[in-house]
Amino acid sequence: MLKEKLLELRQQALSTIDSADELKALQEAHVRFLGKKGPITEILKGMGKLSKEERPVVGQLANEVRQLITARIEEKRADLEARQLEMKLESEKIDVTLPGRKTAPGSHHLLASIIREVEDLFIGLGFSIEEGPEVEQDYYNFEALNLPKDHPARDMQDSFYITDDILMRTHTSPVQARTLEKHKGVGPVKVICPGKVYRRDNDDATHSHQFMQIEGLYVDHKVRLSDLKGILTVFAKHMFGADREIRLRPSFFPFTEPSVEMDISCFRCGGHGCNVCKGTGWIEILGAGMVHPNVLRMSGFDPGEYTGFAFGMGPERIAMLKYGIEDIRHFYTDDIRFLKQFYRA
Ligand code: 2NL
Repeated sequence: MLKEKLLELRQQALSTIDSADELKALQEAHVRFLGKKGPITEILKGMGKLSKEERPVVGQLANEVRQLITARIEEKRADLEARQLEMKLESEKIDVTLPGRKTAPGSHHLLASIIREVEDLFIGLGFSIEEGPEVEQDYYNFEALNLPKDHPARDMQDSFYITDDILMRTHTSPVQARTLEKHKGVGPVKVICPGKVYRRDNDDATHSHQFMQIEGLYVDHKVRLSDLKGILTVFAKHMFGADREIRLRPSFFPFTEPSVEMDISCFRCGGHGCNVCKGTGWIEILGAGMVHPNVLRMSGFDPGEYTGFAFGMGPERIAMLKYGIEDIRHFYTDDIRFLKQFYRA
């Protein structure tokens, strides 16, 4: 009876072990057949109840079956472990000969490139770079620039107000007013002020509520309009080609007197007339003038002792002219297809 039971157990155990396809199933088979409460242990425990003749026969067979099952489990375990390792190696295989992923090198935004180009030129001419707050006091943005509270020219620079007296700056001129104030009436002052400015405007192809500006200021003894002309000529040739000519037309700004607009001879047609210059041969580039005596006085400079010139330009306009860009919004919408075209500007 027990002998048959043992032979049957052996058969069951071996086929269970053979069909185990993972280590967990093998562990379960071990517990089931060889565990403390397993059938073979039970049989060995019950040996005392057997007759003298049966005891050695059953005992020997039970031990043989146990050894056989143990051996088969170990064999299978080694086999499964080897298979598992093989699968792991296969799935984690790295082909070190594959080419690496390329990272595209970054580059400056076109506006940053233009601003740097202008900065570099003026640093070479003895100017230094000044920056200031974008959230500005009414005093520096308007008042100190000869734009008192009810001045009609304020309407052209409607802005975003934080309070009655604090606003997003509408130009970078307040940086220059602050710089003049810091010098406490003693020249020379030679600065370039680039940065973001804000206007209350509806965005379209040529307007943006946020844009960039570069302003320049030179205050010293005996600075004249001819000095402005000379500096602007150097600037025009540097940015738009050595054969550029400039012309100044009368204009108005509250902070300069006299005020001028500067045109350059068309870099596309050389002045004959084309669609870039709209047939006129000239392209408007920037506004400038001699610093208004009121501005000098309010910032602590004696207009009897000091004179100066100032100018302001929009780097977006310069970039649009130079590269034929038709919509100002391209600068701010970060379409990589647009930006990529100027990676070495
Ligand atoms: C333009 C014209 C201009 C200035 C900016 C200025 C600054 C001080 C004193 C006097 Cl502190 N003037 N700045 C002067 C003339 C023109 O900008 O069309 N900008 C885009």
